[in-house]
Amino acid sequence: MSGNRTFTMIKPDAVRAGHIGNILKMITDAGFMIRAMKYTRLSSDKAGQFYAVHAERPFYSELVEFMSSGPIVAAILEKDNAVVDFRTLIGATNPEDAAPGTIRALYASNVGENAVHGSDSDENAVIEGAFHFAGTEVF
Ligand code: DAT
Ligand code: MG
Repeated sequence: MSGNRTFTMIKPDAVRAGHIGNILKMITDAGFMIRAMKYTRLSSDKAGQFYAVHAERPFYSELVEFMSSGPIVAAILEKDNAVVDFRTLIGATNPEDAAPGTIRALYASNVGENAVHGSDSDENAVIEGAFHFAGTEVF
């Protein structure tokens, strides 16, 4: 069944600030099941590949440097309507625009260091999950 899984990362800013536990609690309280999870650090090569779609954007090098600056938590999450519901839970890219109570409103520092990633489509959720996890690591 498509439409029931998404991919997330708790980004280096939120990890450094000690928010892993609070963010995972918000995710599971919202009804998402964790199907895969790891604590890891992206090399700059891997971060560059993950965000290749943004390669022409002016913030790309800053984004790659930030995303490889420290450990992250990567996870595959399952829930009905996972991609859309998770984007609602995390809030807008810029925390100044994020709805009150969303993860980014609570924990993001600014538009570049915004605490969490969430896939933007079912297709990208599959691609991003496979980028980070082997089949044997997904349940
Ligand atoms: P999202 O993470 O909400 O899907 P996006 O895909 O447009 O947002 O951008 C990916 C990441 O790139 C985003 O989480 C943070 C960074 N970014 C986006 N816009 C930016 C900007 N104007 N300045 C700095 N970093 C930005
Ligand atoms: Mg995006």
